[in-house]
Amino acid sequence: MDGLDTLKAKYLSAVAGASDESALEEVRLAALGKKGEISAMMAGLGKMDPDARKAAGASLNALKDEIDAALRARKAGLADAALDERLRTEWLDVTLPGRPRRTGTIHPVSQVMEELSAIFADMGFAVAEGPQVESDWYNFDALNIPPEHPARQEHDTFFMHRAAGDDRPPHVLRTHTSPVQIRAMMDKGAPIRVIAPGRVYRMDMDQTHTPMFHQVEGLAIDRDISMANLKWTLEEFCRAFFEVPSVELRFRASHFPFTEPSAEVDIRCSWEGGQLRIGEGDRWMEILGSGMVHPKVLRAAGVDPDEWQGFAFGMGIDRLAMLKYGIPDLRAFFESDLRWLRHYGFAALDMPNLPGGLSR
Ligand code: 2U9
Repeated sequence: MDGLDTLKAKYLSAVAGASDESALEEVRLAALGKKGEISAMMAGLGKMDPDARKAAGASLNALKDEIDAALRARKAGLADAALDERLRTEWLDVTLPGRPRRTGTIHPVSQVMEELSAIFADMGFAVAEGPQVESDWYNFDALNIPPEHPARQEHDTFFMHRAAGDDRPPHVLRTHTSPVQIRAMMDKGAPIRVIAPGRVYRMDMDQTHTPMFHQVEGLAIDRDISMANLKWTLEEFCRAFFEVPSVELRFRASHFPFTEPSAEVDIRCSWEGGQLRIGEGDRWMEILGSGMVHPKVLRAAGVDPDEWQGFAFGMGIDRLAMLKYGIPDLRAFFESDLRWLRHYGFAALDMPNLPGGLSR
């Protein structure tokens, strides 16, 4: 069968010449595919007489096997060559030094929030959160600030938009985190010990005020909580937060609608050579406000003031961060300047905790 030798030579050289897998597949289809040349000849065997069919069939099968084997061998060869090429081009010099990766840093406000939470958690306070857009009832009425109260004006409130014709009182951006404690009392009742750190908003912008700032407020309600418990808690907090062996606090009588009696709290400090030292010296710096929760506030939150009483306090987190970490300008806090963040930020994996030392 001279014809078969020619076919064999043709396909073996086509296989050898196929430069990639798709060219090889074309050769396979032309020879052995359903409509391929060899397959067509196989189909033609049916018309031959039995002796001729037997001889021709055997030769065709041998040819088919030979081409098939050549195809497989070439396919394996091409795959090896492709792998060799990848290994030649895709390589890494593992002996080169690593590239330093630019990692982010923890913002001083977040760092201080973590520190506060660790200190108060150690004293049995849970962390509570709530919405930043509040109804005027949670932000004002429940805190003994009725609509005509001058404190409503003093809070420089941001009001949310209401649709034309909707004359319900507008929601507000919370002006303090106090509504969080109202919600916590309504949810969990008394006794309760929570702190509420978070963002608050007041329409104010100058050297020492930003329209958004951070507060932490605390609340402890039980059957016989007194100002003495408040004083100890705040002293313990200041000692731990400023990482000094002892602090001295001074309570000055004050007035807030939500506490009675109320006190502003100063801490003993010195300011020598522009350097602030907490716990020593002969100066006083105001750091927070506090008092015994007003009976009307307890009642508004569903807590019976004849059975329960307790203290509350509030302070500015941004200012705490400035004092502890010597950051001079409040407004830079919220400018997202990466150079500032790299300078004042904290390593991402150093979570503050009391045994580890708060800020290391
Ligand atoms: C409830 C009851 C009472 C929270 C309090 C202050 C005093 C206070 C200021 C400190 C600096 C706000 O960030 S600041 O400008 N806060 O002086 N805050 S007592 O009293 C509460 C809170 C919640 C239910």
